[in-house]
Amino acid sequence: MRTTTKGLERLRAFLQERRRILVLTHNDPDPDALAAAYGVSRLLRAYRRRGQHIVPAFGGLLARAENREMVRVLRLRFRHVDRLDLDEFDGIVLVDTQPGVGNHALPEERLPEVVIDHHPRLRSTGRALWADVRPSYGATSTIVAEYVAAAGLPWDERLATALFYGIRTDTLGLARGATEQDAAMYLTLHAHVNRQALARIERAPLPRRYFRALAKALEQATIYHNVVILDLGEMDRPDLGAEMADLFLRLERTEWVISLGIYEATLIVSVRTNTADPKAGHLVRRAVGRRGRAGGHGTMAAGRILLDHRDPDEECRRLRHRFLELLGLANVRGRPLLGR
Ligand SMILES: [Mn+2]
Repeated sequence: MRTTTKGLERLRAFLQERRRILVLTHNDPDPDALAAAYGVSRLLRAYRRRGQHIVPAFGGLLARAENREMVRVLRLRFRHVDRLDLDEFDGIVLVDTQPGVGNHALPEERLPEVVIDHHPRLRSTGRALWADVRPSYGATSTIVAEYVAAAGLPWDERLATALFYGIRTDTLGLARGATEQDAAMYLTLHAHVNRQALARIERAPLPRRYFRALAKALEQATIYHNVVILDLGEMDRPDLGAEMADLFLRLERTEWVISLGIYEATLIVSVRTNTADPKAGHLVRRAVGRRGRAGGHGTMAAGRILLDHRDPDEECRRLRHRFLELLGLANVRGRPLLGR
């Protein structure tokens, strides 16, 4: 709590000297990223003076049906970073990611002044004016909600529902990597949630292309003991692999799902696990190595390899083999999920 009080002071001091502030989250944002960025924007707006602008933004795609519905139902007004000129901002708050991660739209040389995140702390983050990084937390939304509470702002339904859903998805309803703080905030927010809105978001209408992608994933899913590998080929959106990996982790006796897919000449890897001692981030970093970028938590992680002129099929094969090797399954023959 002391960090939060101090953070709130720092945030207000930072706001004092700026005119246009960008609140940026990572590319292809998930509900935690959206909620946390929205929460920070609301917080800054509560303190802003005349002539100050607070602009929440993300890069990449808002693709997953639930996330689109969240933005629509809760009327979260985000800008796309491609349509903004970064030079017009004299202050940047980076949310649910950090400067050196490479999954957001900030160029390397543009350091954000404020960083609020729950991923493992990176060295470059220390150069921000204020960095509040709490890797033990299950969601950045929890940290932001603590700021809102410390500021004494009233909970309205949009803000409470967004932050609640952010914590809910990042921690699987407090079942995954949640701390006492996540649980406490989840319960506080629950009292203010708009339940109809939440139900609409969680049961968002799914487009036909979702079912087409699902059919393809089912067709080629391969089981190696307790590991499922999905080779999705060309994907029509970058976060499809993560969504499919979440789903396939529910296959009985499955402890790991690794999805590989291509989006805009980039090989995107998503890893999910439910093992007791989860090291998904570690695994994906080792598998991807210097060929690309990778990171994540214990139970969920991701990586990207720019294909340049490399053959996508060959690169997928190589990576699949590397994962199996790291998981001690190099000599196991895969069986198709739908085979007998
Ligand atoms: Mn998060």
